Amino acid sequence: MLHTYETRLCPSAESIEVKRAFIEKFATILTEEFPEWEVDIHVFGSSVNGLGTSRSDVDICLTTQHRELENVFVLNKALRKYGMRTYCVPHARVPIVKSWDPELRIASDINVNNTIALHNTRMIQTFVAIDARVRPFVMAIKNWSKCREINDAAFGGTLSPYAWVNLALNFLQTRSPPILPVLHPPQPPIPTADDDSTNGQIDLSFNDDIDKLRGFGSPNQESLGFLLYAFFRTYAYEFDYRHQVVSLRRGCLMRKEEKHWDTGRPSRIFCIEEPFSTWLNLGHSANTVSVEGIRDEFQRAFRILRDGGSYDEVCEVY
Ligand code: 3AT
Ligand code: MG
Repeated sequence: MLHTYETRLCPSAESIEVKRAFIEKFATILTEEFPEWEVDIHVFGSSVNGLGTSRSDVDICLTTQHRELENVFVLNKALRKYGMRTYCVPHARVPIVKSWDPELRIASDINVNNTIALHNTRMIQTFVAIDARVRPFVMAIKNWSKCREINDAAFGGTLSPYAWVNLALNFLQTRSPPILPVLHPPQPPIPTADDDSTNGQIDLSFNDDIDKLRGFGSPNQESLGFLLYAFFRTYAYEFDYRHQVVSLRRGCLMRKEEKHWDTGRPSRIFCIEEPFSTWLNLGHSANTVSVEGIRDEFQRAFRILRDGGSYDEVCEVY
């Protein structure tokens, strides 16, 4: 059942072509607007990590020595000259330009010199390559969270698609036997309390030897359908929101005290550790009420599957 979904959600040849055409157009704009500057374009996120759909946006990171471009209004102005509809989010942790190309009908988020996402994108690519169940499983969860409108951190106060991906991958690490391994080396020291603003040392290394890792999950024979059912059950009834932290980096559920995240801040209700910037909580966008709503969705999805309902019903949009 879920494999059919994977095929349906797969990006169409046409959408892949549109993305390619957009990148080409974008490169031309950069060359025309900043002819003296060397600027490299890196595509990251779901366009390249194996978890994209035809509707996914294009996430772009520009790298350049010309730090003037880090002022997102500079890029914003340049893109507008070429008919792109744009707006800036300058005060975000990672400042971005959001653009919509009315000609190619494609959205993109562009940042300058923030390369951390390139590493976590490669990490996700590695996880996806390890076991054939990873891609359909994570896509099923991403699709469900989108249909049920619980995948918008910025405006909806729920969780970002990236947070959902972390949750899904960690779930596969914590099956018995595990379907996914731990890719990161043993932990760096736990940052101290109230460290949200610390620019902690980031260890970018992880095991990406796909040839050796492939097949890791084969001792576990759980089906996709069962995994989805177990995922909903876990987050509906078993996960201890009050005390636990989802850690993809460690491949386990940690205790909030271990990370000094037990301070009762509203942004620490649902704790999902960013695997590289371990002081960041990917669940910070969801407050108590929002987490109640998300739990309600887990419970609803679990009940539908338990009572013999289909994945279509789980994703129903009214
Ligand atoms: P869609 O398919 O576009 O819905 P996505 O997988 O591209 O989902 P996002 O749009 O949420 O996911 O994010 C794009 C990438 O940006 C994913 C990840 O490489 C990076 N990213 C997002 N949020 C964070 C974060 N808080 N810290 C580090 N990297 C992040
Ligand atoms: Mg994206």
